[in-house]
Amino acid sequence: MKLYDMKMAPNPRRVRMFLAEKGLDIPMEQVDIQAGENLKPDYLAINPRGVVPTLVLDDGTVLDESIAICRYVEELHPEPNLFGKTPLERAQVESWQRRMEFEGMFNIAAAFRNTMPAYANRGSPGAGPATPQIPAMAERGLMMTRHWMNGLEARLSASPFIAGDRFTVADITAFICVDFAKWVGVRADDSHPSLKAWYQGIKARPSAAA
Ligand SMILES: N[C@@H](CCC(=O)N[C@@H](CS)C(=O)NCC(=O)O)C(=O)O
Repeated sequence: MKLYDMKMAPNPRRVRMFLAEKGLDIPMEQVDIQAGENLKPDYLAINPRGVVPTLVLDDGTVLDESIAICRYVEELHPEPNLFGKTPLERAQVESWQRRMEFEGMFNIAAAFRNTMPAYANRGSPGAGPATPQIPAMAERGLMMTRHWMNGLEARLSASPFIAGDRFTVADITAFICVDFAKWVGVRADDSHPSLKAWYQGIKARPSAAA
């Protein structure tokens, strides 16, 4: 199998970190999104959506959603478990992982894509119609990113990890979102002591550098 990746981009980083937690090393190819390589015919022939990550299996099957890729890897390599062991834990991990995507990633991306000059007319990621940047979306994204970060503080003051008492895929998404938020100027500060302590703990894991 082969992973199409971009080192700087948050979604492929989720997959790299997940693979590192599993102790797996698979071939990767870099796709420069900022330069528009993901929108060129060669890449669109692999993934018509024009997004990364894309995992291409040995038989040519394509998986192009970060969490779907992670779930596939979890099925093949169940340990260490990152999606939950019991029905209840799986539901809790699912819930928190989705919240990190919809309340974190989605809003940070809105702030990022609607302001960065490199993405003028690329307000939406991947192949599709040219989408002009909309300043109001950036403003709302920023407001909701701050709200999400305050919610993380509340969660982590009551729980050692995002989904409960151990590290899971929800921590991977949250950690990468906290780093992504810096790109739009939103950082943990003195009002986020639990978030900061959790962040340092996750950053110390070798997978954080993947
Ligand atoms: N829901 C998708 C999102 C994929 C996505 O939006 N990836 C970004 C990089 S983080 C991308 O490929 N952007 C392409 C572009 O900006 O044109 C996933 O989790 O895999």
